[in-house]
Amino acid sequence: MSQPLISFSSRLRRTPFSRRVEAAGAKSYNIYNHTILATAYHSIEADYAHLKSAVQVWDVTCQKQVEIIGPDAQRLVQMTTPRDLAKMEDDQCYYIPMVDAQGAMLNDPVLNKLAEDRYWVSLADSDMLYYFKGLANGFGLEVKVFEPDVSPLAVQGPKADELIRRVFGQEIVDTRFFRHKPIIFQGQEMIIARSGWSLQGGFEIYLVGFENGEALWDTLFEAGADLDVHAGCPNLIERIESGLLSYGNDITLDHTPFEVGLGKYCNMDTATGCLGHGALLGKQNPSRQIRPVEIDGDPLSVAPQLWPLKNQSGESAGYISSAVWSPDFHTNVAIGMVNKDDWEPGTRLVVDTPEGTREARVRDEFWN
Ligand code: THG
Repeated sequence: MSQPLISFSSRLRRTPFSRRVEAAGAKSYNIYNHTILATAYHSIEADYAHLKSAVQVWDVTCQKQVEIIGPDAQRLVQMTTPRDLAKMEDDQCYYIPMVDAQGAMLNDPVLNKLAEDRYWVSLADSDMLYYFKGLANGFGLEVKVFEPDVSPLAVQGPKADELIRRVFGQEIVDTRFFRHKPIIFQGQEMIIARSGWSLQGGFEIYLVGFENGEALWDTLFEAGADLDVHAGCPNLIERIESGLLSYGNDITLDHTPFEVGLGKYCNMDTATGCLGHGALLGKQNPSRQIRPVEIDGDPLSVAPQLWPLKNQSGESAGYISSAVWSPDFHTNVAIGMVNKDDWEPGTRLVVDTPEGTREARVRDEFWN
């Protein structure tokens, strides 16, 4: 499908890596947190095969950080999430649902704790900086809330460990999942975490200092030449197979954490101080929930809209929010929001796609 061009302007922010991304031949872009994000280099199918077999470097600067520092930092972050932060350690990353006072999903960031009084919230695509500033002011909290000069660069794929070993050493490779360690690059302290928006394994380097971006990019490409390192980006096929949800696509303000399968990150038995706690207490048994759905037939083209689902009686059963053909699983893999009566694994459904109706089936697990 041919798509219109994006005309860039200063409102759409470039990144420390933009010149390298362009030189590497990015073919398509999206805008995420007001920032340019490549979405394909060769084709999403070719990028996908490479991601699953080698190692890629992703400019994910669009995962914008909000820094919260001060004596009330933990209290402020905790106001926005039902996940209990009391036992979070200074080197941990938590995937957290963020909700408003009604329990509606505002964002699903990765939270990095840097010190007792200091956090980076690594955002999905919504303007949480303003929400935090509003809460801090309204509650008279002793915190500073701002966007630091930090740009995440992800290193993803089965050979990511080897590339990171070469550049930063075995001690960094030994980092556990969702933990971070300090590194020094160009004399600047930064952090590196074992995390990233694929299930192929890897790290995220939180580049500090815009001016250090190209040196970091070049260092990784020089060290990884014989590992077939490529420029890459979050991959639509891999992320659906892996069940990685996308805020704005699969998750919106219309959902609770329980509906989008993030109930496991909600500590409802603790009085955490989350502003949505009371509202969420009554929403723990949702009448619809995210499910992996397999859609039969030929490869469907990607369509940026919700596709209605119906059950065998012809009644509405929910909708599909993301779908794509999977070359590895030889089927259309999809993420559905499915009504309770129809969400048992194995249930047959019918999807209204722009290419006509298709048979579909609810699965018990995502593919990866
Ligand atoms: N990394 C960083 N920031 C981010 C993302 C990221 N911000 C935007 C977006 N991605 C936020 N959304 C997600 C969604 C899923 C995961 C991370 C961020 C994720 N989930 C794993 C899973 O579901 O299997 C692990 C969760 C866990 O066990 O805690 O990784 O990717 N910096």
